[in-house]
Amino acid sequence: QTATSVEGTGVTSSGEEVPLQLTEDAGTYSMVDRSNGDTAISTYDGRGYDVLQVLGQMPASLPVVSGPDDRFDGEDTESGAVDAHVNAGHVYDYYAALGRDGLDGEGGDMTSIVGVTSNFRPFVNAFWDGTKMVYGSGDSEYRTLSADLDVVGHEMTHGVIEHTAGLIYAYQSGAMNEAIADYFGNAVDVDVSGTSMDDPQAGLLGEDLCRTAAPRDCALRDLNDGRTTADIMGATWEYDSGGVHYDSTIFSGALWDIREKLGAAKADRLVYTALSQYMTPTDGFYAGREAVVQAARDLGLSARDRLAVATSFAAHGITL
Ligand code: ASN
Ligand code: ZN
Repeated sequence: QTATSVEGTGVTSSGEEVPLQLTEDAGTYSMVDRSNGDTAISTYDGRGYDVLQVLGQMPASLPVVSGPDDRFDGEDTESGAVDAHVNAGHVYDYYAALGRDGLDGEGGDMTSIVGVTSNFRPFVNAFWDGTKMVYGSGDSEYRTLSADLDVVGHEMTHGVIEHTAGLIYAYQSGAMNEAIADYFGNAVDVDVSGTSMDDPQAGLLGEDLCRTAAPRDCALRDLNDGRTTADIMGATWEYDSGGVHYDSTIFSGALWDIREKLGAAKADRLVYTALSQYMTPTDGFYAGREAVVQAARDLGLSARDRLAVATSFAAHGITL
């Protein structure tokens, strides 16, 4: 008896029925997706576990999400397992289209843990811990954190960044790390959901997590918030690693403007080339602009497109 790949069905947090890539072994169906070459995409049930118990390690007792048949709904929807599993597959496909084989670029596995708590209380956050994605439980205001593809794309992009530019997670290089995670997180979400770049909600991150509040009021960030280098926080290290989640929209705002002007395919190729070929660990906003400008030259973008790149950065105060 050997394990085989099967396609089952999952119900997402939004109530949609979607195909789910599973592994079946002796009548047990598990959230292990082996349909992408070497990469195994696995989803674990972290409910009852605390952030500190899963950080940088996999507790031996942590169960991979599994069941007696190929349909996952009910508590596997509530926990965020269905969304984490399906969304990780979308992010794999998105990067594959850019020529990248997984987060490490070498077909390494992708692991998600859903439903964890912090201090054993509801946890409204998610993170990449250096090897895997960890999603919080959510609370009465926010759904389980894997329920929005832009959040999943954000966390997984931290893995891509770690294996490419390696932007140091503090101050401006950290804000660029955050900006690129937001850019690709929103990009994959907008593409898969078919949202227009003109839709004001396209630039919101985490808007699908809102249980009752209006998306604009509870979204985690808005790439169209119009912030510029004049608004830089200059926060201390103790505070949000030097303000990485505040100053990020200065850079991500410029990148999102570029996506609006150049279109998705060209802009994504441009930002990915800048990230994987030209950015270096200590880059700040100006070096980041230079990296994008270099990539634009590299890719042979037209003078008109390169002017659009320049005006997008300038509109956010990132001038040469
Ligand atoms: N959700 C946050 C992030 O991925 C968690 C953190 O502060 N690292 O940026
Ligand atoms: Zn982040």
